[in-house]
Amino acid sequence: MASSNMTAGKRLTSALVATVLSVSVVAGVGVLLHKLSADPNGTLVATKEADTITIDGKVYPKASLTMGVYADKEQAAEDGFTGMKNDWVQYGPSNHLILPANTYVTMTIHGYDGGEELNNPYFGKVIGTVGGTVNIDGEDITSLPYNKIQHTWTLHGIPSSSQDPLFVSVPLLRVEEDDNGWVPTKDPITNLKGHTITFSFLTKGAGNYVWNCEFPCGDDTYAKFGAAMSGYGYMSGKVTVTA
Ligand SMILES: [Cu+2]
Repeated sequence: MASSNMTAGKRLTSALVATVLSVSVVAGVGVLLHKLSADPNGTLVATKEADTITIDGKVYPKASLTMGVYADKEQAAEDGFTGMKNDWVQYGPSNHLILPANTYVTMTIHGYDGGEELNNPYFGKVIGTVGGTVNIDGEDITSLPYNKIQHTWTLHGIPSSSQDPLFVSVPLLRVEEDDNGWVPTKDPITNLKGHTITFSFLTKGAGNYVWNCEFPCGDDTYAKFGAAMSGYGYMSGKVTVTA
């Protein structure tokens, strides 16, 4: 009692003010999370295929989907994707992928961006794909050097969730640049403007996952983790595995 000279009434008032403040902070965070989780460009549903594949004696149905990753809005528009507001590096055409459970999923990413250097060489490795490889312009590889990468596509679970674990990470080969701009690639599928990157992985049970780029490709606000890296939908998104 001696440590405080507040009256009981003042103590009650300040307790109420603190409670109201913390409730409004929680409400604000809730609104923010809801806004972050809205899908700016709808969902991208994997296409189920007619045939199956047998891996280690088990038969899996097959599904596939295609995405692109772009240096800016102009490159995205050339590939028919105009969904994002800011002129940042971006994935398209959607950032919320819907995949069937217990399926062999083949993902193709057309990558049109250049790159700098990874700050963690770990993400130069291919992790979690069938065969441990990614096919880039027709060639199977297991890793890329830290200075040859434009972005990564990294799929993982949410901490503390009880669903099946799923972890896939693929480095995407960069497009080179010189004094004249983009150097043509050897990939006719992208009209020599990018790389065609294909990999497959097995989904398990239904669940909610996230994907993001582990390449620090944002602006300098937070050591390259600003802008595109912190704005939802550019270098990150959701993956829903449905039963
Ligand atoms: Cu990135």
